[in-house]
Amino acid sequence: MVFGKRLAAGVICWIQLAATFPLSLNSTVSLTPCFKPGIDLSQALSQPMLGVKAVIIHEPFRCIGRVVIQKLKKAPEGFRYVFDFMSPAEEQNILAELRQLNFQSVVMRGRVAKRTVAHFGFDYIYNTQQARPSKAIPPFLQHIISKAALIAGLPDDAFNQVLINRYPAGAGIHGHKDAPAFDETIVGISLGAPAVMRLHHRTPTVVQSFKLTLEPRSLYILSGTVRSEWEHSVDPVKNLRYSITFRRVKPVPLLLKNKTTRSA
Ligand SMILES: O=C(O)CCC(=O)C(=O)O
Repeated sequence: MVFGKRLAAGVICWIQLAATFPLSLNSTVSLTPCFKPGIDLSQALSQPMLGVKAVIIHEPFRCIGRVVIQKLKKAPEGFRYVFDFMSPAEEQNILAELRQLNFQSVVMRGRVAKRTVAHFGFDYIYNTQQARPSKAIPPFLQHIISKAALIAGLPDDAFNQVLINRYPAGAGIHGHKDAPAFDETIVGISLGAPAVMRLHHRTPTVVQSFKLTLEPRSLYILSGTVRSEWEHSVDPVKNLRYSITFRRVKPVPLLLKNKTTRSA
């Protein structure tokens, strides 16, 4: 009975794909129960992923019911990762400063997260998705903030908001996109324990994901499609980890300044 249902789901999935995706003789995909080689997903995928020429037909994928699940081997457009962005000595100095900070709880939809946060430049109000001017960015971050901006190809003063996440063992962060209150480029650096980051993109028929380990002292950049269209998450960590995120709060139009508008 169960086998019959699975077979039916697989056949539906295959028929749906065969009808939706054009065949390409040059493409090769791994054989799975519900796919055959020669299916080119690139055209279908480039529709929801605006501006991306996604040629990902060599990646393995599988079906769950009618949805194609695809684990990418290459990072999606707009994602960059840099090893050893800082030296072990720099990391130790920053960690010593982070231990002195006063971290606040995060409450989202009535639930208190295991991670705690500190904001500088602007506070971020999780419930309303708004940024509000707050404490100045501390001097110990000035050097790495400029270095991060340089790597991202942005001016020295590109970032005006810093978010520090403190993840004790067992804490992670669920899939999300950074709020539209923040500009196009987001830079994150990692200190302490390594962590697994996942990037996800969903349409009604295709779920794509990419996974990597964020090593301590590394930096990642989210911009372009991966910033605007994809979600990112961090799995629960095994040991204490900190991340420092650099962002730019977009200027608020004068008309909206005194209103409590909810971001999209
Ligand atoms: O810990 C990280 O590197 C990710 C942080 C993050 O995505 C966030 O706080 O919005």
